[in-house]
Amino acid sequence: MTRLLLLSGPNLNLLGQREPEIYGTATLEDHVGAAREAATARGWTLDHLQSNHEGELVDAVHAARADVDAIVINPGALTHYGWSLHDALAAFDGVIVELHLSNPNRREPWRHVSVVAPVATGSIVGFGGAGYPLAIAAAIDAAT
Ligand code: CA2
Repeated sequence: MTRLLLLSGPNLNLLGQREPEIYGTATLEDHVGAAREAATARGWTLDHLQSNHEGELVDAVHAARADVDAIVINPGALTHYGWSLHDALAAFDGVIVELHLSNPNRREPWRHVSVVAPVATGSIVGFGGAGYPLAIAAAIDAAT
């Protein structure tokens, strides 16, 4: 069976509790549910990990090298400075989709840099929660 890993970076566990004007009112659990539905409809399995610690995300990417076909990752603020995450993703041979709820390019200048984008197959940004199923579909399309 084809496997997809969904990774969520720092603070995304707080979704739905603050800044709804930027991130919406849905929780991370809601987004993971929509992503899992999109993956299973295509016959894929989806595992999810949220972590506030870069090293834990790096470990998950390393483990994914064994048997995961595609990674969808919302790296949170690590997007902008997480070089060890960048290096781990660069060593992953499958498809990588970078995902953001907001469009970081429309926000503060420090959010305009992504260290993940150069190692991603592609990025989906700015579509809120709708981006989760879009990212899953894009990852599966690119991997098959
Ligand atoms: O738009 C996105 O998905 C981001 O990855 C979200 C990150 C931000 O640092 C990136 O620039 C763009 C932040 C996620 C923090 O989410 C919170 C949600 C509720 C309360 C506090 C933080």
